[in-house]
Amino acid sequence: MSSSSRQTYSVRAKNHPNHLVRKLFEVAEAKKTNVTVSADVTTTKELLDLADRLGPHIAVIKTHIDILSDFSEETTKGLAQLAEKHNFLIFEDRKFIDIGNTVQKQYHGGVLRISEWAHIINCSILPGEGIVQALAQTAAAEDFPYGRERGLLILAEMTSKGSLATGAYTTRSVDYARRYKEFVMGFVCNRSLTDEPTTETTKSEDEDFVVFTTGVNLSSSGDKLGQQYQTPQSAVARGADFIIAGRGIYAAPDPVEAAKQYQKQGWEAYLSRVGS
Ligand code: 5BU
Repeated sequence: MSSSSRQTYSVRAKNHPNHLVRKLFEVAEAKKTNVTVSADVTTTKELLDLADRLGPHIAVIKTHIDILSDFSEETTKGLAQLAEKHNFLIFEDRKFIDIGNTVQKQYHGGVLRISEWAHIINCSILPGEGIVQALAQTAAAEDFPYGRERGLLILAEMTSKGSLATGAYTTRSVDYARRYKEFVMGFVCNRSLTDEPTTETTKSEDEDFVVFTTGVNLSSSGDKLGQQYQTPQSAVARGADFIIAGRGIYAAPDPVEAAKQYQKQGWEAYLSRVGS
């Protein structure tokens, strides 16, 4: 567990150099929630309905925008309006994984125009350091219109059975995060990583990467396709700052009630971790 994991979101918000991370912690503190809902529905109507109903209980909505059957500008405009209305951030779980030149085009422009509406994106470092460098470069360009309102999470580990995102892959994720920390907010992973035995970089005193943990579910231990679940309590105890739940919330008989339950459990686990 890193030392920052023991600090409150407000303390971390105050001290953090990254504007979007500060905003994220402020949202969590203001709404008393560390829940990210993974809204893996397949129509714009379902997505916007869900975002509006769950909005008060979440800090972040995570999308897979390419699974929508009717994606259009209405989708992203609607999402952006709801993000304003309910004060949450939008995380597109696109998992960029290609050479730098390609991911720049996939991120900024293209049919999905991800940079226009997603505050947070993520990438795998399988292609090497260039992917992080390329995305960071796009966001730092003088003509990039969204400036400090955008950030990247490195996909350092996965929850699926037999995941190969382990060992050197994971430690390199930490190295690259440190090298591009103006744009890299943290990781999608299953535990705190900042004390990993890295080979190329060393931890700075004030290092504070955000940990998003997927695979959170209160009533199931997995699915038939290799997904592996843990509870909000165990995720937060291992270092998750934000817990990501999909089917546990949107496929529950009452998604709003479910979101409230994850909010309560995630928040209590956080309070107990920071000792208040
Ligand atoms: P679920 O319904 O809570 O199982 O959905 C999990 C979501 O998180 C889904 O959108 C996945 O694509 C995403 N995910 C994951 O499950 N495991 C991972 O390691 C990563 C993302 Br990275």
